[in-house]
Amino acid sequence: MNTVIERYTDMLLNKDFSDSMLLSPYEWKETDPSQIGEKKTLYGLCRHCMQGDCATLVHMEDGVVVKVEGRDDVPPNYGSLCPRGNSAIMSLYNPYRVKVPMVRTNPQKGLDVDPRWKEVSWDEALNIVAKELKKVRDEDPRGLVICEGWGERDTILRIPFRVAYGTPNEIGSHGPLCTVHYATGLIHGNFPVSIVDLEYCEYHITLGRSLGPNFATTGGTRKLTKALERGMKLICIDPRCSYEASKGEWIPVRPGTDYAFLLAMAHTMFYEIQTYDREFLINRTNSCYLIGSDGNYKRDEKLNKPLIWDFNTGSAVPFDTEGASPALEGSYPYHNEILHTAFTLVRDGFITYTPEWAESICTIPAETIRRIAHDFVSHARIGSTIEVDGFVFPFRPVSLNTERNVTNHKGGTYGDLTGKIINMLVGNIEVPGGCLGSGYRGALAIEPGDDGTMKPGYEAVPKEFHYPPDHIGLEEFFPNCHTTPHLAVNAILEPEKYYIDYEVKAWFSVGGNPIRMNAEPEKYVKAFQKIPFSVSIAYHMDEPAIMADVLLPEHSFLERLRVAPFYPQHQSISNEVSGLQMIQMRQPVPTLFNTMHVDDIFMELAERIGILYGEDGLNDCINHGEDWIIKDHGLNLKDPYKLDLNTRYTLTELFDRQIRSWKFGDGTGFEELNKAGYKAYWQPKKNFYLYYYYPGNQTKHEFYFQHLKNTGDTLKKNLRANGITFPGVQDENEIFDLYKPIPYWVKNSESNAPSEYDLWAINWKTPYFSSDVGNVVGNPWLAELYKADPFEAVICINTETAKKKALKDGDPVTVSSRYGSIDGIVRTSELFHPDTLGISGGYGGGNKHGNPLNRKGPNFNALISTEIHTLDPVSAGQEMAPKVKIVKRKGKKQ
Ligand SMILES: Nc1nc2c(c(=O)[nH]1)N[C@H]1C(S)=C(S)[C@@H](COP(=O)(O)OP(=O)(O)OC[C@H]3O[C@@H](n4cnc5c(=O)[nH]c(N)nc54)[C@H](O)[C@@H]3O)O[C@H]1N2
Ligand SMILES: Nc1nc2c(c(=O)[nH]1)N[C@H]1C(S)=C(S)[C@@H](COP(=O)(O)OP(=O)(O)OC[C@H]3O[C@@H](n4cnc5c(=O)[nH]c(N)nc54)[C@H](O)[C@@H]3O)O[C@H]1N2
Ligand SMILES: [Mo]
Repeated sequence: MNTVIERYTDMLLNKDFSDSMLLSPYEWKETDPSQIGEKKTLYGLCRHCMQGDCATLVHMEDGVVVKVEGRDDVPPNYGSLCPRGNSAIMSLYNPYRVKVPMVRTNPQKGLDVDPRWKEVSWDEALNIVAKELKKVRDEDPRGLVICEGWGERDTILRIPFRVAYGTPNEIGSHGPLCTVHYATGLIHGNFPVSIVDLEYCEYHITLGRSLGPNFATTGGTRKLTKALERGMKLICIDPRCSYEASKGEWIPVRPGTDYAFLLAMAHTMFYEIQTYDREFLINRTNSCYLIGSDGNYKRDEKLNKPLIWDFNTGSAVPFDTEGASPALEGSYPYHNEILHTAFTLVRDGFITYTPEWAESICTIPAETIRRIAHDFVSHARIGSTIEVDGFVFPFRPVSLNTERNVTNHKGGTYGDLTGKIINMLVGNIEVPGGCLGSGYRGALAIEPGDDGTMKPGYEAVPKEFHYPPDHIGLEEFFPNCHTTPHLAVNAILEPEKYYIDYEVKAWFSVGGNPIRMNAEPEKYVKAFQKIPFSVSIAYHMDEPAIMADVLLPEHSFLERLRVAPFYPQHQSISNEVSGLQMIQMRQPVPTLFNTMHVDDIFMELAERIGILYGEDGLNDCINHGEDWIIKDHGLNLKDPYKLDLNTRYTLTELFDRQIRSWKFGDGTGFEELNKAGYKAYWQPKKNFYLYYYYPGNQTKHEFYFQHLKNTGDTLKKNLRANGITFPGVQDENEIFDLYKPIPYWVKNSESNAPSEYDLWAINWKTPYFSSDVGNVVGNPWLAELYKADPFEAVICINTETAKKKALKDGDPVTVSSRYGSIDGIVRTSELFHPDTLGISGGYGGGNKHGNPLNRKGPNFNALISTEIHTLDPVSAGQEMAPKVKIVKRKGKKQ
């Protein structure tokens, strides 16, 4: 135990600590004497990143946790554990935890203002919060904003609580720098992103997307290693030579310009290579649909079905006419019009985007773009098939994938969609070797709509329009957005400008921290100062906590009981776990302080506010909860395990019902799961590929993005019908030009920066920071590691660029964008594109009363903007590669 405390000594000596912080000294409950001399091991479930599915063993001696390690016999990590997982012990014994309920006595609020906390009992704290929230609810439930984030991903009751309360205002703090969902929702009907099938892929292009190694994802890194050993060729397009780039071919790109590369790669495939998977395009996309002069599908007058040109009859017929011989390309007469096929229009749209054009923007040589396009097509093995579990699939062992660094720019949605066009040209969607959605697998994942194309899923389903807007995050104006705290903060500060006709009276933080994880922290602070009441379910003294009126301290993750169905997402899918269906449990270690389980807090508040029982109460909302959490991930209570509406349940009872409702149907309940810590069964591998559910031509993917156009058209109509213009921009076309059905080149919002801003800043995740779950940034074990990593918490620039600017390693510098500036220390390296300025992770935020490690290092987020005119209007994504200038600062060289 002493070593744990000693490793925190630096921080304990922090002189900035105010007296009121010492109200809850660093002491924990006396160890239960029965535990002295006892050694035991608990089944853990890691929560030191947003993924939270690594199976662990938590070893205890004398009631103290002495080691956390991976559990060998359990998927998905099979014994491996990343540095964050190993350091979980430090989160438990973190002196900066909020250890008792507290209320503010200083009405002034600010990151560096002492709240003058007063310790109160749980009963007092819960009553204060319940009274305030009830008052707000009685006036107008929309007055409450619940801000969630990766910090608290163990709750099962947050969403049912919000629905029972009746506010639409749930805001995910994680969204604006992570808008990666639209294109996958549209093309795959899936969530959160698309991934490569590393089991069979032979040629993979990754643009600004880590396959796991960046942040040491256990499953992802292992499956990548296997694919590389198998001989998969890996092309990494990245301004920075990442770990995986060092194992493949690194193609440096100028930051924020990947879209130009994608347009040129598609151009090369359309105009130079011209080898397509015609069968896929004809049968499984809307490429053959005929488009009218208004840009919409031309529809049959009687049946209202989109038309295609049929060579057999020489006429336009409904797309689903049996025996038709559809035209993929060309222009055809229809009444007095000439109609073009969607494919022809899309291809025409790419005519000017030659590799030479792209080279001048993204700096990737034209011949490299051509080579990659050729290699991609030749490795696709168009026409080949593969048998998996007796089912014959098309075999397309290539995939091109993007993530937030490509999509988080104005025009980013078009970039993502262009990536889909490239994949669709070789027919690799949802088949072995190809490009797969990473979420729910099953028949409902892709379902044809009336027009024969798949119903969009998740964020590709436009949100409803209301006027005046209901949603404080302005979702009415961004119907396909991800989460929008950056819009909420604008709307809270200037409601009239955004047509909001109510006031935000209360803010409830549940593991979301837009102040540090987003941009323009001062703006968020102003919003917090304006909102009359703020409460935080807090683990440590983070920014939302320091701005709160009441702190409800929660268990650290090792202390939290948790039952969770395994949910494959992002980098977590590995061929080792394709087909895996699993439910996991975390056995809690004894609590150290006067904290509560997050879901017991919700239960208590619901009861005290009067929204626990009866119809539409919390219990009822839990019963109806299937749709609120990603399919298969929620409680999904089934009869006879649904809750009685007027009974108060314990968490263990809820979990028991959750387990019994799950797919085993063999009597497995809480007790059985508690014995093993997990229960898994394996579906056949063929079930992993969504093609399996829709073989042949039963549904089609959009190649021509009619849904995007429809959303833009409907939005414009709604604005006109209410006599308003789009808020926050000078010229509405800036918005509607991004809702066209065919991507075209759009300069991102940094392209107009004055020439003095001559570098583009980039950011990436690291083994020590994938996000700040468990406050890993403040974790001293991880700090020991990152101090030894030359690229952490410094300002990285290319060696030659540094020379030109007369900068050397260790020079103190100031970096400024048009939105903010930060100080840091230079690190030069050839592993960065010459136009790049790189800042890793999420350092340099923090507040005076929190863990001082949070304040160290340069803060990338201070360089970006929340202004609406800088966003991608479809996803509401913020610009992730701000243009910056760097100047030497007076100070000691380090
Ligand atoms: N600089 C930088 N900024 C980024 C990113 C980046 O890579 N670099 N990533 C972006 C992306 S992709 C995303 S998704 C978002 C994520 O954004 P958020 O969802 O806001 O992410 P986190 O920082 O993981 O969690 C939010 C806060 O929860 C608090 N917290 C930690 N553990 C606990 C806990 O156990 N209980 C409670 N109640 N609170 C806890 C911490 O104070 C933390 O700051 O960030 C974005 N911002
Ligand atoms: N186990 C685990 N897995 C996770 C997470 C987790 O917490 N744990 N977090 C998940 C979340 S929320 C997210 S959003 C994803 C993030 O996953 P990624 O987006 O893959 O992660 P990053 O490291 O932010 O970025 C990947 C690469 O983009 C590069 N890059 C930066 N700017 C540019 C650019 O302009 N162009 C190009 N081509 N490249 C650029 C960076 O150098 C970096 O190597 O990971 C998810 N996966
Ligand atoms: Mo993210």
